[in-house]
Amino acid sequence: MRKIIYLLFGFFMISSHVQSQDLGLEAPQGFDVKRTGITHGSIDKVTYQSKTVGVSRKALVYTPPGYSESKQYPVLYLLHGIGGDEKEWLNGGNPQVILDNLQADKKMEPMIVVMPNGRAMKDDRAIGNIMDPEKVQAFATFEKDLLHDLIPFIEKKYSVIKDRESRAIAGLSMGGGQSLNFGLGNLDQFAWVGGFSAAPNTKEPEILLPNPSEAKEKLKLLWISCGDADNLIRFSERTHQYLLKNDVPHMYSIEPGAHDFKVWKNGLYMFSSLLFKPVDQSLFAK
Ligand code: FER
Repeated sequence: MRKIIYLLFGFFMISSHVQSQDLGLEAPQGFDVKRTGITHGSIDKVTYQSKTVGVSRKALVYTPPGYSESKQYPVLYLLHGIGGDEKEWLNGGNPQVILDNLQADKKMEPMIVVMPNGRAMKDDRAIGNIMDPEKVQAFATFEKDLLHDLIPFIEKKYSVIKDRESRAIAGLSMGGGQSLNFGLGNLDQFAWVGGFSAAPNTKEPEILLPNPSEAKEKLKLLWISCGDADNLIRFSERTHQYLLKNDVPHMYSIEPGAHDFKVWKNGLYMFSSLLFKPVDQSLFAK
């Protein structure tokens, strides 16, 4: 009996290794180290009027190196976790370094990356009890703010391609759950969806994706990743199992790591390098 458990454990270790590494789902060394001698993107601080919340709200916007009004860009909306705000990715993950390096190596389509505050309430600061039900609810309310306030603002202010195939959403933890909920719930708006270490706010699979064949037809890429030592892994796993059962193509990467920026930075690297171009289907979970 013990032998079988070890065998199963061994098989699990090998298969999770295969899922994340041998399929090339791991960023190369140095992907997050700032380089000199390359061109860099810029980070803008913007403020938009939210009809949803009734106040003006902040977001950060990365424009790629060489951003020009004479071109039009696709957009990735990149969401933070329960203890964060619009600055969490910047403070913890240096996304601008990852994105600049990817672009210098010609591994990424030039894109705009918007980092909003996903806690859609009047006082949206990450202070006090971050688990307060009112604050958790505000992460769900952000769906309306995103669709009706933020996206129209971004598409007016920046030179943006305004169709679903040029719009992506991804996030870490609570933001991963939001990305799966809002992305899969609005397939007319998003063709590229990524959840890194998605939190318990991720809807149950049958509610998240009641019509798998529609998702199969409309999604360009669905990416789900999580650290193998993350206590929240079951939310990624149950989504993955449902997608497998219902034959919805997706990438599933279980990586060495916990609930931390090592996993989220890898997710950003992989997801953004795959965006807005033909996808190598051999990387999909079988
Ligand atoms: C929970 C555990 C973790 C939860 C949310 C989280 C809403 C989110 C974690 C994160 O964003 O890092 O029970 O409930």
